[in-house]
Amino acid sequence: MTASKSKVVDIHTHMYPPEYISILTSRQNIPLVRNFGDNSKDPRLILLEAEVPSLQLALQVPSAPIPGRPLTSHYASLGQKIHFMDTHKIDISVLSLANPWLDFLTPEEASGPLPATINNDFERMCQLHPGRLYFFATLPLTALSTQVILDSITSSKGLKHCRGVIMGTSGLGKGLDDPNLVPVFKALAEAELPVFLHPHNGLPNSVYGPQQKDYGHVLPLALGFPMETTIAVVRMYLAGVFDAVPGLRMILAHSGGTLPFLAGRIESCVLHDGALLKKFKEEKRRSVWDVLKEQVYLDAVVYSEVGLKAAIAASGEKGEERLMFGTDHPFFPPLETDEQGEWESVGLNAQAVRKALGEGSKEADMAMGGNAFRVLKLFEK
Ligand code: 5CU
Repeated sequence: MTASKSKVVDIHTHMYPPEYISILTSRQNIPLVRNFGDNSKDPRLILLEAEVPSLQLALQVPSAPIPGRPLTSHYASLGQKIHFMDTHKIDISVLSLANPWLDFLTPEEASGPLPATINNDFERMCQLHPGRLYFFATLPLTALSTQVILDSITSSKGLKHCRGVIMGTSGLGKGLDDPNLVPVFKALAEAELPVFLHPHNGLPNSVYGPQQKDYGHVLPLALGFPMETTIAVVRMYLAGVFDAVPGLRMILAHSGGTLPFLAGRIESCVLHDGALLKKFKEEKRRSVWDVLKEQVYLDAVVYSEVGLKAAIAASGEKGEERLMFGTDHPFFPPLETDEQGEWESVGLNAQAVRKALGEGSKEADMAMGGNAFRVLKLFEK
């Protein structure tokens, strides 16, 4: 099967199935869904640590600004997802549960039926639209034992439309450089399920300073998210995870955070640290650049050709073959135009691809869908 030239594929597009929303609605701590009376039409979805101060204020002071984001039908409705795809001429979407996935479940909950229910829900949605929908499964990373996670990988692999897993940066609770996570990465590599790595925790609120309430979501989302991804992947690199699991494939959200821009600096810091350099030489470790062009793909959700050009350049001589278009739907809806129409955020990402790779070029076509189609095998088997 060859890549279909004209297909547009969105690999960064989230949903919360209704079952997941009802869990969020029953919770007292983030992530949660809350109604704030007449002040807001839709219930509010509060996800991030950075939103906790505004949540607390709103619970105490009814006139305070409402926290979080409106939980519109875009988050849970499959019909709405298909409408969004049709409006933006997206042929195929690779759906994923949005952050924070199942990472907040107790070990008992994560070891129960819920994770399979959610993954089966995604499979069911895909089956309703053959050829248009695939998905990244979610792993029960807080489960009572690693075996539960390994079993979940096996059952996800058995779902017809599963093409990988989505994962945050927490791993088993100690990050992605945790040696105990290596068996999970090995199982994913063996199952040929790439990891779509996506941030959630950002940076500690303290780095945003005392005026942060005046800055909206800009610092946590524009900076915290990408830095979180960058740090997680560099920790994996420094721990030798990529060398230990050469079959592991990672797709990094938001064009790898700041990794393309900082790879040279990371490499230089290794070269100028005597102990690390010795260890890397003894273990014949590959450079960050090698890992980027051999094991990493980057999404194109960076909203500007400047960042996108860095992402392409950092991904090796054939960097344009490692880029995959995404929208981040249902996040970043338009504020000044109809949500049922075209979204500015989608237009910016598509425009960045055109500007970075050339309008109508073969390379732009690959980034808009050809690469995802090829790498993720987006055809009915
Ligand atoms: O707006 C946000 O907070 C988010 C989020 O939580 N996750 C995501 O993928 N995009 C935006």
